[in-house]
Amino acid sequence: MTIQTIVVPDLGGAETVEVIELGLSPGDSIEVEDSLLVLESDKATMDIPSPAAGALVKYLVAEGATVKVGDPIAEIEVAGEATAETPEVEDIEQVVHEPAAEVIAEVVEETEAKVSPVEAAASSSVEQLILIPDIGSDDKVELIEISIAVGDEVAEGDTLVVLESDKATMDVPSTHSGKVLKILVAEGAKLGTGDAVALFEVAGEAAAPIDQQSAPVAQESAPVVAEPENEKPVAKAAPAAAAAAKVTSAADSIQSAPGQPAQPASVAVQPVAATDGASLYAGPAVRLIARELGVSLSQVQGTGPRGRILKDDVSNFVKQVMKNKDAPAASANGGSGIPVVPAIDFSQFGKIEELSMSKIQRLTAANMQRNWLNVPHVTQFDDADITELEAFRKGLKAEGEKRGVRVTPVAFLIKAIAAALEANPEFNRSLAADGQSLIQKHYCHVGMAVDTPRGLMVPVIRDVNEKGIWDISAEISLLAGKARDGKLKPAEMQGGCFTLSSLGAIGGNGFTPIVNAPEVGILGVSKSQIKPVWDGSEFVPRLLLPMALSYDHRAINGGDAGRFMTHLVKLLSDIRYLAL
Ligand code: CAO
Repeated sequence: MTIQTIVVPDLGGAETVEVIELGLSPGDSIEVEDSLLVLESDKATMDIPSPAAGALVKYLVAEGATVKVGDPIAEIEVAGEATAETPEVEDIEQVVHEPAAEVIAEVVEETEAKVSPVEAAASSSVEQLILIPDIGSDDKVELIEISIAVGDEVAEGDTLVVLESDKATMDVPSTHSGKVLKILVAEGAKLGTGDAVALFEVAGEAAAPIDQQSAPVAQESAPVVAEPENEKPVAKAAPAAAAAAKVTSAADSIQSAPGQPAQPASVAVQPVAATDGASLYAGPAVRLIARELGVSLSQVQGTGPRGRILKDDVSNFVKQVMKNKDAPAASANGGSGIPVVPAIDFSQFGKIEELSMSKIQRLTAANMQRNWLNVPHVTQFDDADITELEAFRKGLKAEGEKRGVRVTPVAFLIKAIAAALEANPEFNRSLAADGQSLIQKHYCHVGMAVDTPRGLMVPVIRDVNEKGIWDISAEISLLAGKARDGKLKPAEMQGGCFTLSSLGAIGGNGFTPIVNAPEVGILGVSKSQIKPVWDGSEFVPRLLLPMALSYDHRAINGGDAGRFMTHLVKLLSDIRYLAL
């Protein structure tokens, strides 16, 4: 028996990383490639695998520690002598991997060299087959997520699909900018380097026509069968030739998203992925377990650093579900114990068609159900008299045109919400995950529900308390535009303290919004209407804005909500108070 010291391997460019998960206990046996611990840079998390079978003697670092390449991190006891395979720093450095940007640039360059004819197309736009670039392995891996839809405008570097092997989850970036004409793969398909993913329309200068580009691909691949755009894509695209060139010096690397470090094959990379404002943040091993158990990670509360989902979180979730399975419906938590809506064959009643839900729609559905089941909602209603506010807003039109900023009532609502949050800090709190304390926030970020063709998105306007109406208006346009174009970055959907959902431009007298947990309050605003209001001596026409405030009754009392709403009504009815 020999004691072997494990050191931090090449980090593909990252100088230092944090130890975020020590998954084993001293004495635990390990197999080759089993995850010893998890490191995290600002871009990726990495499972560090064991180079040999044996048992963990001890960790040499603690969770939260910052380490760099070559630092000793663990000791394992292995049978026989420590071998040359031990990942000493020198050995690992022999397979040093190029930074992702270089790797990707080389892949793209070589791919283009292979697929582009000498004469680039002269037309203004051409069709371009988009292939999987080198993924550092000849193996086929499973496609677990399609991140684009027909009609999307995709920028070079945007995520096309997510692939998952038993070691890593990989975001596959697009090698071209363009519009998605067709998706050639389906979730569950096995894909590898060079396989066709989609057909893009791209600017003509940079790309070659599809018939020329795909020629070498077609020789070794089944024909890409055209299908109607509105049909669910199926895994028809057979493996294409390995058109994407190998990056020889990074042959073992797993390519990550642009700007992220390439990692050794034995280091599993999971980019910090966020999907709906609530990020699904988990390493590949956790994702694998979740998939094996059929657990949707969007339902699991992460207890690791920065909300990372750990193996224990998944197993605790499963335990909780099993515990609640036989409990009476009244004890339902997170959806279990609730009688299931029966599956019905609707075709027996008439013609039907099955429409697949977008990723955003599925995540929204899961979040809504989670929030509806977990949060005891109360909704309070009131009308704000915005007669003067609207007169003032309309008076800003000419200046707005000069500044190129459109001011809608939503900007005043967001500003008023920030002032009401400052005056009523109960609404700027979240319940701690264990339900035993409240987190008071001393920042003021307000989320805004945006209706998009792909589903509901909630970008967040930051530090609203420090901004004026012009800046807020400009941000509303910018973020709502990005949301509609599918261009929001995960960080732009995170950190909200409170959400505004305005259906004012659409219509309706009122609705009861669902709290966007872990926030504790949400304001739903409907269409303003002129109504007769008694002023003490006569009815006068006033413009009234119907508002509904839903809140989490675990964190907020009715009195708090009454005060918040009354304050909001006062601010909107006389916006001079906003200046105080
Ligand atoms: N009453 C009457 N008119 C209103 C209004 C209200 N409460 N709110 C906005 N309007 C008017 C605006 O003033 C604008 O008219 P003018 O150009 O004449 O001034 C018009 O409606 C269109 O506004 P808009 O929708 O372009 O911009 P906005 O700032 O009002 O809204 C946004 C931005 C992103 C909130 C909105 O576009 C949106 O997506 N709303 C839907 C939110 C949603 O889906 N909520 C449900 C979520 S599920 O709980």
